Amino acid sequence: MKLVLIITQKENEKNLEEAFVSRKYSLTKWESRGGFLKKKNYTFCLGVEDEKVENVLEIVKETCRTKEEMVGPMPAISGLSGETLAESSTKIKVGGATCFILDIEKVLRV
Ligand code: 2BA
Repeated sequence: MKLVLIITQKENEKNLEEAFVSRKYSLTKWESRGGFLKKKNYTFCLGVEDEKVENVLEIVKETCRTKEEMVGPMPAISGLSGETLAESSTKIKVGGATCFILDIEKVLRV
């Protein structure tokens, strides 16, 4: 069995949850926050049989959209301001989702 952890942006949360629930996957999710952008995102946790992992990843690919965010240097760190600061902003791609797949040693329901 595997534990699949999926981190995705809040825009994808509802669709991803509905897609999993409608396909009878059990899940736990919690609100989380990315360390770089400091924005709210969601982490989903699913314990699944090994042969279901690919299907879970397919659902993530179908459901989670990539978005673009502008990020600029922080004035206090860069010493830049005004136009110079705006000019040095860059576009980054966020998501669709970051997935981690871990081996599960044992599952207990007590
Ligand atoms: P954040 O940490 O807020 O990162 C948002 C986006 O910023 C990332 O998108 C990436 O494009 C960029 N980014 C992150 N760290 C960076 C850095 N040190 N320098 C330059 N750009 C950076 P994604 O890669 O799609 O990640 C989306 C969210 O997934 C992340 O939000 C974080 O919450 C999580 N995540 C991504 N990789 C992770 C990892 N290796 N371990 C734990 N969480 C991760």
